[in-house]
Amino acid sequence: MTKSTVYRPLCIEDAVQLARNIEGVFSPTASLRCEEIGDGNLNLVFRVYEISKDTTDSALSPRRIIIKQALPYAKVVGESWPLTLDRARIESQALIAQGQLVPHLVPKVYLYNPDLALTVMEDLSDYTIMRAGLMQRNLYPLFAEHIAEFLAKTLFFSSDLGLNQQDKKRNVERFINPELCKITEDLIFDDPYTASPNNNCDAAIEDELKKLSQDRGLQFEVMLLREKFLTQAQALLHGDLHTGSIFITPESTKVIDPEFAYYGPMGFDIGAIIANLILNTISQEHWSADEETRRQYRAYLLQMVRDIWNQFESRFRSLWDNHVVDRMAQTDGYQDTYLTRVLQDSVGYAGCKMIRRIVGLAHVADIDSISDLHVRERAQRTALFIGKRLVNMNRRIQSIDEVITACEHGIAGVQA
Ligand code: SR1
Ligand code: MG
Repeated sequence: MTKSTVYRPLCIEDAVQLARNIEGVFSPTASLRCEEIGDGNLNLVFRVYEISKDTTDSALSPRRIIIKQALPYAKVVGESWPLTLDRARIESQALIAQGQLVPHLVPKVYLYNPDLALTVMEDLSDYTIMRAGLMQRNLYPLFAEHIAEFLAKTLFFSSDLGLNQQDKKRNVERFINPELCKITEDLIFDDPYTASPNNNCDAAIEDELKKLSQDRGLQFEVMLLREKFLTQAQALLHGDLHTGSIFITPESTKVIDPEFAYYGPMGFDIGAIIANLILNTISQEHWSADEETRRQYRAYLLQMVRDIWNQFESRFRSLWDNHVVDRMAQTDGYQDTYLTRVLQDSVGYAGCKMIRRIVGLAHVADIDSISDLHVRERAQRTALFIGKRLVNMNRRIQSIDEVITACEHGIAGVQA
């Protein structure tokens, strides 16, 4: 049995010491280097790697690990925003659960230490964070296939369709995640529609924030989506599946960071991916050097959105046909209705996520790092226009093509 340790945030030396003590990773005499590389909103992330006479480059080191430690507060705001350390347990258990279904699509977990609220996992420093890759207009030909597989398997096999209903309820209990869900409930489904001090809206578009707070029709749709987020324990979600939660190469995809995992509506995860791809599509006004490059990359990203939904749907249907555990789910017409509802939810949540990334607390680098203020303002207004459109149309959507058309019109219209 391991001796229990009192929680403290690690420093670089602690991380090296901890890494040395993990059996079977580093030899006792290895020269280790450690960097704190966390650039997210919540945690400390240490990369520890062995250096040799041939290389000091972490990506080339054959032995390297990541130590991810939860802080007892939200790093993005500071100690005034306390946050549960239990999210480290949720994250490690979610990674393990996903690893059983799609081992090639998540990092390996080596160790979880509840006292220090940390998870030790595979280092992916030879991968790129997808958001950064898209800002450089990289091509990821296998991404749609990979993420469709991730979504279809993790969502299907954690739901009442693919899991015995008693086991599923025990899982719901294990993944109760009230504090992280509260962040989502506030930041996505509340703050953008009111004068919240959490909001972070550029002065140039304050008129848009005011319009959001006055738009009763939009707020009604957001409320319905919020209600589902609060009440529908449909499947075990990743819970924060944006392009900063994905490590990628042209050949391989790894989904990281499921600390927001909980049982919620499937469309919330699918919508997160769609929203972030659309935000990058809009931001190409800046990232693409010329008109033709921009046109091509935008078409590429929107095709990716289409492929993700279509491949998700076909995989999900096939899992249903071959592995469904609920006899009643074979009722005529139920599969079609179920998938239409998941599509509609995905579109609604995509819209909500686009809006929150423009006026809410946490933004996206794709748009925020646009240096030309006029271009940035145009991108923000376009994102809000499309985001609102997706929210408003979500309950009528019948096909992913309607989403692509809405994006094309939004980009052409606002920027004409
Ligand atoms: C206070 S945390 C802000 C945001 O960062 C995470 O990545 C989630 O998206 C959360 O809403
Ligand atoms: Mg995260």
